[in-house]
Amino acid sequence: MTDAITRPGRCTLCEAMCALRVTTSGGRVLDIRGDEDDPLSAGHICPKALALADLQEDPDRLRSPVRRTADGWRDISWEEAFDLVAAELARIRRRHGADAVAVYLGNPVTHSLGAMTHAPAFASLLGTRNRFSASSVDQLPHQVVSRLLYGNQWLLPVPDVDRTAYFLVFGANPAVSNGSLMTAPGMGRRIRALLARGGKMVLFDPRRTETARLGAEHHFVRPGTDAALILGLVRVILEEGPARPAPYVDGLGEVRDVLEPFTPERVEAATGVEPGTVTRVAREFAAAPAAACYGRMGVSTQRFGTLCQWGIQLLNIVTGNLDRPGGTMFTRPAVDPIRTRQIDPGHQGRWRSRVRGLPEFGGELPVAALAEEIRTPGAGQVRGLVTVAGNPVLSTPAGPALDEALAGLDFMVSVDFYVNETTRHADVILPPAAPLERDHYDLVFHLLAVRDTARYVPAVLPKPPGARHDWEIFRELARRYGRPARSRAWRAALMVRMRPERIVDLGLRTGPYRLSLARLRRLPHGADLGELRPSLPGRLQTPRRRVRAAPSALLAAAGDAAAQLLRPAGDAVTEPPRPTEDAVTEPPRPAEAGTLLLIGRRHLRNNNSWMHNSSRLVKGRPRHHLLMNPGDMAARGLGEGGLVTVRSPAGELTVEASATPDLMPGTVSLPHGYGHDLPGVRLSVARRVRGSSVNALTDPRLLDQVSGTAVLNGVPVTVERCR
Ligand SMILES: Nc1nc2c(c(=O)[nH]1)N[C@H]1C(S)=C(S)[C@@H](COP(=O)(O)OP(=O)(O)OC[C@H]3O[C@@H](n4cnc5c(=O)[nH]c(N)nc54)[C@H](O)[C@@H]3O)O[C@H]1N2
Ligand SMILES: Nc1nc2c(c(=O)[nH]1)N[C@H]1C(S)=C(S)[C@@H](COP(=O)(O)OP(=O)(O)OC[C@H]3O[C@@H](n4cnc5c(=O)[nH]c(N)nc54)[C@H](O)[C@@H]3O)O[C@H]1N2
Ligand code: SF4
Ligand SMILES: [Mo]
Repeated sequence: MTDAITRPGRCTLCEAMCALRVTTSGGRVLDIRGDEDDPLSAGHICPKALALADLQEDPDRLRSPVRRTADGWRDISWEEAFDLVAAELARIRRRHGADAVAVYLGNPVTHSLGAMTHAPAFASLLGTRNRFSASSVDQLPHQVVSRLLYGNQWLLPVPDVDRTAYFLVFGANPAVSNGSLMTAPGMGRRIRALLARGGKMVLFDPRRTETARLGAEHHFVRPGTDAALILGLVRVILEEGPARPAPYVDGLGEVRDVLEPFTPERVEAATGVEPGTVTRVAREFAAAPAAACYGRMGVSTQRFGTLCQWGIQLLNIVTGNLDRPGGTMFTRPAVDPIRTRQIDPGHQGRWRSRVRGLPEFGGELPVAALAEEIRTPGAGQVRGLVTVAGNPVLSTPAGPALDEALAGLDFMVSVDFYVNETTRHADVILPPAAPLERDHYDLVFHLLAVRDTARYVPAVLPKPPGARHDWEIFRELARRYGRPARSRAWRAALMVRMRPERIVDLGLRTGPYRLSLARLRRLPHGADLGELRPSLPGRLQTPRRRVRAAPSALLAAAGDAAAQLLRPAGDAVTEPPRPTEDAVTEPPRPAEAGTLLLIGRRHLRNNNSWMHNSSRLVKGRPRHHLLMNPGDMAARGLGEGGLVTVRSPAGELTVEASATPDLMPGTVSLPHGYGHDLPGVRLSVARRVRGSSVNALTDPRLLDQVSGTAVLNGVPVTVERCR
């Protein structure tokens, strides 16, 4: 085609932020490729990048606001929609107070520049304490630990994968996820390069994963017990050396005391990992010329998630690998809201949730408490809800209970371009323009990347006439909603009035490289700002720029973990987690014989709950099966592909089971983000995708006690043949 034109683009579907070359003609996408000249992604893309074209063309994607009526969805004008939403939210606030309007921010907020600059600001203007997000089903433990140890919740050390000699990983599957809190496009290539230069990767995961198959030394670990293992590794190193912490680290004496019970033998009883393996891995890690320890979803969203993340930091700290090349380091991003203290360093317990008394962290309550806050009558009950780029009905514990709760709201508005399992309950849906139609600068993932780069990517396609960007939607809502309800929201009030590119420009100008938007616009492949460099203790935000290795909350939690996880050596049975609070669902049934531990799973061509409407991504073998160890299937008389009923104290579902020796005995695995076949969902392709929502089984009462993060891995379930 003669009028075809190729422009730089950016994939915003996952944290890898791969750079693209997008060819379009007449407003249609002809081709999407990786940009080989990008200093970070060097041409890498995965199959999801092409699905950006499907998203662009998808007839189910909403292009104008819709209102739910008795006879279905009706298109309404933006003016009518904005007026209606602002009036309804204001009405609830007037009658019931600001806390009666809750807000939920989903994961793609972090992937849209305009949602990132404007959605949290709008949420602040709502003045509600009922603020929720996907963080509490994701990375909250990392934030809690970074706040306690380093003084800011966003000071997250990134593994220097390209220079490390020893990569120790717990509960992450970067070969599939492409890395998380570690923006490193092409993780497969990077891991193979590590092995080729004589380095080593050691992986602990209850499933022998795609990452394990890249050549890592893989060990099974019993789900939900990693805290014992990781703290046991720290104990070996503190005991035997060589421990070589930096001079700005405090508290290792207290750490050593509290880790006393975590002997290799007792670790084995809890985790199933042999004592010899524990001591060997600890010694190897300590002796390696440069080593990096890292853990993600599998160890964040489990019962001792915060302790796991603490232990991981301790391993890097005690071996001197924090802040050294090949270890873990902090980025030096071109827009650095941490350095300029424009983002909240974090706080905990300033208020508590109304029903269960759970503490806030950084201004947010655990999303596991959302349904009960809607369903429990009384002063402060949630009656209105704003959801932004999220699908909590599929992505948060006891999704079906939340689904029911949403139906009882007085008013709900969703900023989203699909009528999905969650937004089908909205009274009004406000759809933003599509990802390829907007300018992009990654405010979040440059903070977490294995190399410092900066790139501003103008929209590939023009925004259709009348369409609104995420930020324009929030700006309009803020304008009509009226005065901020709490006075401290002045910064948010200012922010929603600015354009995202102005915010980026200001950030670049005040950033460490004194860049500007104008300069970045002249660099089609962005600015390469180089490898990560040591920056401690200068970058710490603790009072005297010290690493606080032994915060009292974590010492106490380690005591609890020792009591709950560690058994005398020889007793191989660890009790599955039991819910401690009873607020939402029925009281838990006692642990039945034959309990299995449920873990999650991601696939390369899935993207949380929301890209199943792309035919290109959903074709091929179904991926929704319950994976089981062959022995566990035989013990229950289950056949390959047969339907099984999976039950937990929170709920049940039916799904096909499939045998694989890659799964640790006693463990079963289901991916999240399935279960689209609900009334009213307008996803014509996704609705045909089989599979049930794993979050019918996860239990909102099961939380990591320190952070309030939901336990999504290591959930006790029973499995039997479906009758
Ligand atoms: N293709 C694809 N990529 C994605 C996403 C996607 O949906 N699809 N989602 C993106 C998002 S939002 C995120 S947060 C990241 C997540 O990125 P990752 O954390 O790398 O991805 P997961 O697949 O969740 O990996 C978790 C691993 O933990 C293991 N695990 C489960 N329970 C335990 C346990 O108790 N102990 C240990 N040691 N391991 C355990 C699981 O078997 C799994 O291999 O991925 C991002 N990238
Ligand atoms: N059991 C279990 N549950 C899990 C997980 C797990 O591993 N196991 N993983 C958890 C994790 S890590 C995460 S991050 C969450 C994700 O959970 P959520 O953030 O709640 O859900 P998503 O599936 O990311 O839904 C994204 C929604 O955003 C919309 N959207 C996409 N792009 C945009 C945009 O640019 N603007 C706007 N306004 N909307 C947009 C999509 O249409 C879709 O409706 O799920 C969590 N839930
Ligand atoms: S790894 Fe795939 S989904 Fe993630 S940014 Fe790159 S192309 Fe997009
Ligand atoms: Mo996530």
